[in-house]
Amino acid sequence: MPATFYSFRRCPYAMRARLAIAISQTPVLLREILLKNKPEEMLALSPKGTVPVLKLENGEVIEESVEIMLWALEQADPQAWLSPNHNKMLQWVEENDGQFKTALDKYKYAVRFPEQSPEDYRQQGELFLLKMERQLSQSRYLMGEQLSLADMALLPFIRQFASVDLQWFEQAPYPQLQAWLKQFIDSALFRSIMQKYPTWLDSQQEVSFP
Ligand SMILES: N[C@@H](CCC(=O)N[C@@H](CS)C(=O)NCC(=O)O)C(=O)O
Repeated sequence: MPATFYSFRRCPYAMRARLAIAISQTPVLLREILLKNKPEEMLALSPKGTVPVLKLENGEVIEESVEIMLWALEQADPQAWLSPNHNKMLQWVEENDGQFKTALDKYKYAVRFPEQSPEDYRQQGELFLLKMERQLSQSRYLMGEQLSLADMALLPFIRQFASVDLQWFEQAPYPQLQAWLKQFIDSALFRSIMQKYPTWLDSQQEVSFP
């Protein structure tokens, strides 16, 4: 029996997990969920109630997206996404999931955070965009000339930040970041992980993924 994988199509954390599972070609059974109606089966495995969640054949549960990426790439890493500089790679993820994600949420849902303006929240997020832009001016990808887990873990979030106000993003002074994002959005890999599946609770159908 392959592992069971709870996912939600539009969640950037679930996207990064699907990217790693897809590139590693590790078969899992995907259960598409809705955040507003989470399956009891998932909550029983992982009471914190976030996606993605992976239940391995041996019963072990992995409930953090980066851990799922690492698990998948340990099964197979055909494009060498696991950079030799493991710590630096995970530092990018930590920074993304911390300060940047906080700014992203406030920018995206600015009406819920009236203390500051959307532009203020955007500027807070731009500190990270600038750091990435600097790195991408020095090397093709975040960890060097080779695409890695760091790029793939961050791309779904930068895509979300860009799409809050695409017009603004496209004229903002981040040419390397824009090219890096475009290459990802245009890729067959990204298209493949954005395929639509019926909700598992409704259909009771899990699908083989990738
Ligand atoms: N640290 C977790 C975060 C996962 C997360 O927050 N996922 C969101 C969806 S994008 C979620 O499930 N939120 C719970 C909810 O909205 O009820 C991870 O990396 O997997």
